[in-house]
Amino acid sequence: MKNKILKIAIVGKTNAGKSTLINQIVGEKISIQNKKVNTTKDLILGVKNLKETQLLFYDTPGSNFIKPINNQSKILKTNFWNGINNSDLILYLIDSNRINFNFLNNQLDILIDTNKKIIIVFNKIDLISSKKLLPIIKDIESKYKIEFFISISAKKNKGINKLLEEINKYSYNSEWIFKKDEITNKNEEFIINELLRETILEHLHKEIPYNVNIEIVTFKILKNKDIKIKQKIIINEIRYKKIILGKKGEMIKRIREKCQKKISQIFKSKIHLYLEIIHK
Ligand SMILES: Nc1nc2c(ncn2[C@@H]2O[C@H](COP(=O)(O)OP(=O)(O)OP(=O)(O)O)[C@@H](O)[C@H]2O)c(=O)[nH]1
Ligand SMILES: [Mg+2]
Repeated sequence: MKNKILKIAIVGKTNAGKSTLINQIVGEKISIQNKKVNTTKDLILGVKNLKETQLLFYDTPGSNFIKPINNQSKILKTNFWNGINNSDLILYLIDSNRINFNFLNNQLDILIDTNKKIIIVFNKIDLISSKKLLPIIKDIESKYKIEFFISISAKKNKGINKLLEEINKYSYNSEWIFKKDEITNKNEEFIINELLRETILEHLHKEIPYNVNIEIVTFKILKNKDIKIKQKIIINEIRYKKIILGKKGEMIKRIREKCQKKISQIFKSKIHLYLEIIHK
């Protein structure tokens, strides 16, 4: 049996469900998800092996900024285009419940120019009737060359196996890039820091989640197999400190407990998490 690979960029508007999809495919949480916009910042790679084929998925930051409409950071944009340039195929993910035609056409105009094969995935199909999609598919088909259309629910894990089966047909002979049990290009530290960022996104609003940097200072496996982790929350404005701490430290306590729980679910060990806020 010959080894095969295929590199796939998951692209789409912020909140379409790209990170939710990659986590479902890989079977582990490698990319954080949230109902707020611009959750994913880095280019995250998830690996799924199907018999002889290694599928490599790039979770890209939301593609809202591929048109120069605002001052989104250069890093997001670079990570987005790196994901596309590295891939053989684009999975363009759409939130079926919130389709904006102008936006979609603008995006497809740009993506078509990359000359990559494009598959359109209607996500969140649990929220609407798939019949509503038929005229939309017809319209897109009349304007663009699309490989195929498929509807799924990333959250409810519906249609994902079928999607994998279909994209597997595009794989080509090549040595695998990752070892059999590797699922991502990101290390444990990255994932732990992202889990804290996700927890902060869940608890705090407005600009704060977007203005903190997180660093891990300690990751130590103790004799009894518990793990001790210390993370720094680095803020650029001192006024954020009060908000993150909350009344009598209630907020940071909640964030710490929730994040500790998430890390322990992933590492399947008891976690002792310590957080420190630092103004730089
Ligand atoms: N109902 C429903 N909700 C979903 C589905 N897939 C994702 N979501 C929700 O949509 C929200 C956004 O999901 P993410 O995976 O963070 O979206 P994203 O495309 O990665 O967003 P960015 O990283 O900001 O570009 C989360 O609240 C998810 O729980 C789905 O199939 N059905
Ligand atoms: Mg994301």
